[in-house]
Amino acid sequence: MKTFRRQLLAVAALGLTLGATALTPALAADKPLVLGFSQVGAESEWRTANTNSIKDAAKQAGITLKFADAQQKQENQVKAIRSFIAQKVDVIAFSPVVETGWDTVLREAKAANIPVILTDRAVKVSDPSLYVTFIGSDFVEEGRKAGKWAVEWAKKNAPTGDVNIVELQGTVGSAPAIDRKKGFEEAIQADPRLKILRSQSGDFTRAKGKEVMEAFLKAKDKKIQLLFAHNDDMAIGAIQAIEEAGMKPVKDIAIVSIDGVRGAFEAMVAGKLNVTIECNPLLGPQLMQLAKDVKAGKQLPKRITTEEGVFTADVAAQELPKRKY
Ligand code: GYE
Repeated sequence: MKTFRRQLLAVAALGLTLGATALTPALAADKPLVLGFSQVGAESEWRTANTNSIKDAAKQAGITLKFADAQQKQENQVKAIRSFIAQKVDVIAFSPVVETGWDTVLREAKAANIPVILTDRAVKVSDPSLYVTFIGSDFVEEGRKAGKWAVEWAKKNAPTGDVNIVELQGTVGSAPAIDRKKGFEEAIQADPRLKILRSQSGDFTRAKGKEVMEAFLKAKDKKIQLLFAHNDDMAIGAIQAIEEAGMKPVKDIAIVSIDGVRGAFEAMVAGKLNVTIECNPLLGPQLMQLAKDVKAGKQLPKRITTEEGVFTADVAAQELPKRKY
């Protein structure tokens, strides 16, 4: 009798499990999660890789993605977020072009009960509960890695006298520009001979990087020994400016930049760039998982960092075929 009851119970339990498994995908298929994503723009190779990663991962995860390109303008991002709120999306994610000025719109999202995930770049807000989590790189650490490389370079290649550096900054007010500058300045303090002669924004683009480097070169008051570019695209623009001015990148001016995109590896293989500090743009799969977790009510850590390396010219040829962006 006992065994019979147990068997009955087991059958009932199996029925429940089967029923439940049959039900979950059906429900999920009926109502896919809707994610509104406001992207910075298409300013760099990094950004293109990031956008592709997000679009591909959404498809893979069965998430309906509403994607808006802000063309590097904060007002466009605010508009996009408001439109996501009006459309009642399940989750909003965005990569904030600058750090400040988000309080109002994020309060609107909170009032509408829509969770917000920060992707790639951080914000400065008065109330941290205005976003659930932030996934992205440690930009200060990237700046430090670039600075440490510059100190080592100077030790070997300019053992005496001042080492004149020019800096191409990213978008004014953006987290990566602020943090990379900070980390670099901190690391070069290890050798007081290293001096930042000039520093200006090239807005993370090749065209602007080239333009600002041209201006740096025209000043001609002191010899520039090293360029620190906050991203590879600006470095690639600057390489053009250096060559057009009749000089040789790497030989006449050492160059360190950040991102680790394919273009940087190609430049290193061609002997035109010394080193790139990796910044991983492939955040899509993790972002989709976070969106699902948030929707499911899971507790998430406030900060999720990505792991990254440093690649010098001597390993570029061997690494290039392995690069995914
Ligand atoms: O380094 C740059 C892009 O926010 C980390 O933005 C990103 C930066 C990246 O335009 O190339």
